[in-house]
Amino acid sequence: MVTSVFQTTQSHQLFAEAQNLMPGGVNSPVRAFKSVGSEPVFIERAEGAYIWDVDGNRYIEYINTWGPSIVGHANPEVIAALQEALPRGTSFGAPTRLENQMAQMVIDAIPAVEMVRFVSSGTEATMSALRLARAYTGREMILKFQGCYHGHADMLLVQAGSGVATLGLPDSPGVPKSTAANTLTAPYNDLEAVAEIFKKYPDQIAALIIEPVVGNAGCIVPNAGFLEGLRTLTEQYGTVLIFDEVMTGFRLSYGGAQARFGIEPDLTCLGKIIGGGLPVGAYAGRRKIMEMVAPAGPMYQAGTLSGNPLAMTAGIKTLEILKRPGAYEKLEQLSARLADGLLNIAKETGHAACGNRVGAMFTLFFTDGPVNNFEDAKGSDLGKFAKFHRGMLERGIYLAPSQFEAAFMSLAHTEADIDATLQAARTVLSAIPR
Ligand code: KE4
Repeated sequence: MVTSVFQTTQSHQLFAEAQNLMPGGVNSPVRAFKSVGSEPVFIERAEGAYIWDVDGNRYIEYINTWGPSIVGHANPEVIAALQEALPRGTSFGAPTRLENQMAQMVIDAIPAVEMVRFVSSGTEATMSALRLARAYTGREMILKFQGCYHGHADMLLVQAGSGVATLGLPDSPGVPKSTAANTLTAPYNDLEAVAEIFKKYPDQIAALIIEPVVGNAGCIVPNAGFLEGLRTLTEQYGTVLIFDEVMTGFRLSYGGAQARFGIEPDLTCLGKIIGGGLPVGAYAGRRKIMEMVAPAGPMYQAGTLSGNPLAMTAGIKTLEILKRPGAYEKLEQLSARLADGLLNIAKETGHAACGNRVGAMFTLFFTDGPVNNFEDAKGSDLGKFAKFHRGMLERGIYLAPSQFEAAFMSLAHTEADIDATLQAARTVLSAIPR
């Protein structure tokens, strides 16, 4: 059988051109494959669990465009809904019944949510939620966790994860010292450190924002009692508890991470899945807090494309599909098959490895582990991860190009896809020096 030699000639040419047109040749840093010492492949199209690059290579992909395509790329029902909506126009800058419908779906899905404001990105969602928490409390400081990434608003680019961690940009230039000074950070899973911070600033912290399951340092799972402890401390000190569920919302369950862990935050940030692949974000929560948002209240936030009818259309259809019986059971079964399989193969081929998974998001770390916080994650063998990533790419498996990202499963993946992925992993890991 003639096996086609993996070649990326056209991607290479397009990347050379792109680097002359856009900073780093990309419109979001992690896409540049810099941290895995490689070049990105340019994508021609995607369908279900697969993407094709411009050189005709097909990949089984586990990025889900960083989360949104949980029902599969170009899902026929989502495409049909968009095709039906398109002739009515793409944006009105005025209210639509679609926003009512989507807001009701979010409120019905998430018990802690009584009111919603849609925006156009996760960054807008977290930035606005923090402004709201400051307005509601009259306080200025915020507390985040090392390795957690909440988008690129100035106040959040302090010991962030994802692309910031990937590119070793601990604190991005351009963020005023005065802004960073109001952002406190603590190690994830360290409740004592959080308690100490609250003792030091008992009436100054407006909000504590957290990824309830971290995806942006690789996947990191909250220890038993950690989230409950944060809920108790934030209630004790009058601080707004914000769950950033931009990644976990509607991925870890139909009610997000908060439903899985039985914790009710004061505010919830959403994005990704609720737009079905179109630009979206949302911040949501208790009515008494949300009614401070203009024009109901004095806290200002606005957006030209907020609640965009096409994003609402794709989001509504995506949530309808996720709500069907068996959806999360299938995601759980496929994710466990892959995550457990990868970990077993890594160990069978002699590599130090540990795995973290909650539902349909998981990460294989090249370290003995455990990985309970960002420091642990940074102790992984990043060079080995880069070799693994490259080897898998050449064998038609498309993984996140950074150890500090999560892998995502979709409803479009099959057991055959998982088994093909595991077979490629065994070949690649057998060839990588221990
Ligand atoms: P956006 O502004 O990229 O829509 O959302 C920011 C954001 C907020 N909160 C969480 C928990 C997130 O994961 C994100 C964005 N996630 C990254 C992936 N790690 C997006 C990919 C990228 O930056 O290109």
